[in-house]
Amino acid sequence: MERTLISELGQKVGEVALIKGWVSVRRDQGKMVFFDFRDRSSSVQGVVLPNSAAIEIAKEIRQEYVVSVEGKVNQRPEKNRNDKVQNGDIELEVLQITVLAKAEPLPFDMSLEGYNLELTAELDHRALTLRHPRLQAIFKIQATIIDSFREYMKSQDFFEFQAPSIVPAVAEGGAEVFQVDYFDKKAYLSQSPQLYKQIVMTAFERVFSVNKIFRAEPSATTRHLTEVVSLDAEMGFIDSWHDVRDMSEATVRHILNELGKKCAKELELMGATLPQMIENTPTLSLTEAFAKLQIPADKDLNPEQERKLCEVIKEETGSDFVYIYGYPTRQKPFYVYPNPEEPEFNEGMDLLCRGVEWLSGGRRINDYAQLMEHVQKWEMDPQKIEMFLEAFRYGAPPEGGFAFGSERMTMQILGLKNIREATMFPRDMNRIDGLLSQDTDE
Ligand code: AMO
Repeated sequence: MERTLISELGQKVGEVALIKGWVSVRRDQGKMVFFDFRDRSSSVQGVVLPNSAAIEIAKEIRQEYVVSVEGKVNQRPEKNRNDKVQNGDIELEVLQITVLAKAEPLPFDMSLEGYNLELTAELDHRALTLRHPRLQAIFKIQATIIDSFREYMKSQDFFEFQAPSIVPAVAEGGAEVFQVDYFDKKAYLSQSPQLYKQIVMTAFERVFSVNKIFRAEPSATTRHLTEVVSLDAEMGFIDSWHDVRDMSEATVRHILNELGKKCAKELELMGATLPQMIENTPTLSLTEAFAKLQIPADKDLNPEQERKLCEVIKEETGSDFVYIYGYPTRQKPFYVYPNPEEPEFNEGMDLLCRGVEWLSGGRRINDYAQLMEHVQKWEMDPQKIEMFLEAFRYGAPPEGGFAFGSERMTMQILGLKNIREATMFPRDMNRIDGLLSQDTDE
């Protein structure tokens, strides 16, 4: 008999079907045994009646056994229906069970209601906790964010390219970078595909990439990882940084719409509501942001100020998002375009959502002479970025771009307290799957 996915059992009422999956729950009621079976598509209740040939084996099966089950799909009696769960109107009358793999007793409660692990234990046991519906919901939402980013970029004629992870120079500033021994040379793990996306832009005009970036973040905060999935875009022939802002705003709008359409069930399970994006997202210069907070202007907003600003904006406009632009030029990387009227401030921007930065971007310098001026002022070695400079020496249009961190987006959309919850296998200064402090030097 061919396998039927559990989500399709509803179409087979009255028939015998074969399902394959895991045992989420077993309830032994003496004469009868009840199961919840799950596969990648859904879950369903199974019942083994006293006279079933499967009753003996049913009593030996535990949670997380992998089984193949033949059973008759029955409509549940009216009084036993449960509209709140999937397949709440049907049940599988088990005729035969084959054990495909056994499972040892679970080290903790994995039921929907009983699951209650500290974050450290949850991460230590990722191999098991990933089976929990709550965690599956988090990563389905993240996958949808990444898919929707890709989808929207392609719909706007952006070309996808693969950025390298091993690079010869630091794009975003020196401190937070992992150095690697590259044969007998020094190299780095890429902090950002920034210079590469700009190079590729000069050939393909509109480009994007979905790739890992690495930051040697020396502190263990709730919003920083050392390995991030970065959603990057770069576009030529802009009239001003507003074009970049607008493209990033339209991208977020698309992602939120897709989440609403494709992940309603997951959002409900997580008790999450999508952030509100109003028609025109409030956009403030950094100076205006400090004025709104009624505090003296500084180089950047700190996390507490970002949180406060988002609260004020939410109250005033209903928007969960706010753009900040116009950062002090010397505080940011060399490639960011200085405002021609006020060159000490740049045309870089950040997008904050619910108190946390989701995105950075803005206009870049495309004029070769101006770029070389910045390379000197920033005391960079032009030889190390020669490939980048070559692209701009030979004609590059006015341009800009942006990058989102997919984990930050997932975290803020779901209201998670720690970015590690929004990362399947998080890396930070204390963890590479196992806790580093538990490692022995071999
Ligand atoms: P930036 O350094 O601001 O900009 O990074 C862009 C976005 O990536 C995410 N992010 C992180 N998320 C978790 N942990 C980290 N350590 C971390 N670092 C960054 C954030 C952030 O907004 N080249 C520019 C982008 C551009 O201008 O196009 C850049 O890298 O969500």
